[in-house]
Amino acid sequence: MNHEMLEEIYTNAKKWVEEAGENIRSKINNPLTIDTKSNPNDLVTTMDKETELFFVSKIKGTYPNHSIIGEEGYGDELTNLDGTVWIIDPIDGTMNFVHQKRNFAISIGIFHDGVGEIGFVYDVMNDVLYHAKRNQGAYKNDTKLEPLNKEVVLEKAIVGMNHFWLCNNLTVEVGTMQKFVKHVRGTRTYGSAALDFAYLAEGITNGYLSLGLAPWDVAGGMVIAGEVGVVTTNVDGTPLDMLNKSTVVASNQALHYQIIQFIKEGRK
Ligand code: 2AM
Ligand code: CA
Ligand code: CA
Ligand code: CA
Repeated sequence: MNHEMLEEIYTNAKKWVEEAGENIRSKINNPLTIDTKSNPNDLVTTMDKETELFFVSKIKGTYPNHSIIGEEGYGDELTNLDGTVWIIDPIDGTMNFVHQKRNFAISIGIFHDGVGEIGFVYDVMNDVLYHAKRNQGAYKNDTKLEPLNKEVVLEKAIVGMNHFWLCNNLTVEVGTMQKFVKHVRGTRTYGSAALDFAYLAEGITNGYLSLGLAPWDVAGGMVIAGEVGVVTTNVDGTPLDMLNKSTVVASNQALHYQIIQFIKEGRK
């Protein structure tokens, strides 16, 4: 993608993200219609759908040849990442949105021929926008984020993860993960994968683990965090498949290796 095109897409995307965030804030106390998806705790609201539809209409109206992958299904059914693909989570952290009216984000990753070019994670209620263009660094609002080049050992790491790692699952030994949570300095559960990536990029956490994330959960945050040195892979260290669900391990290079090794030792 040429430089002018990338800049234009970035400028439009930023404007739409801010507009969508403003809309959500203005309606935050309005009554919500809440439905469930895969299970009773998997929530979706009219605001998730309204926000995704807003992006889809803006993108299709401006860039009819771009493709869209969106959580709520208003995008396209894609079998590859050819061309320019917007990967959108209109509200990441819907449970937080419903119960807390905060701690949720709009997440957008813009990929070109499979490469993440632009990322946005917008912490809507705090009006904090994390954003990045590939090879141009990552920003929190207007402040450039520092590269994560300090050595961190697992014993002094704060790791974003949730309790599902400690429940029986098909991916890892629960015993290994019990050792893991005792081995690290601390764990945090924020309830928004996009914000977890933003906090990693900011350096206020050191690692992030999730058992099952979809492309829209990671696309924006991965581009942003990647700019400061965060490596994002499956739990076995293989690259993510941006068309399907993945387990996710993200952290700077040195710690990433330590996490993968720790889990591998007790891996089923
Ligand atoms: P969501 O709020 O957009 O659904 C914590 O729940 C994180 O995991 C959030 O980023 C959430 O995204 C994501 N997630 C992915 N699949 C989920 C599911 N089935 N139920 C709840 N959260 C899910
Ligand atoms: Ca959801
Ligand atoms: Ca999500
Ligand atoms: Ca969502």
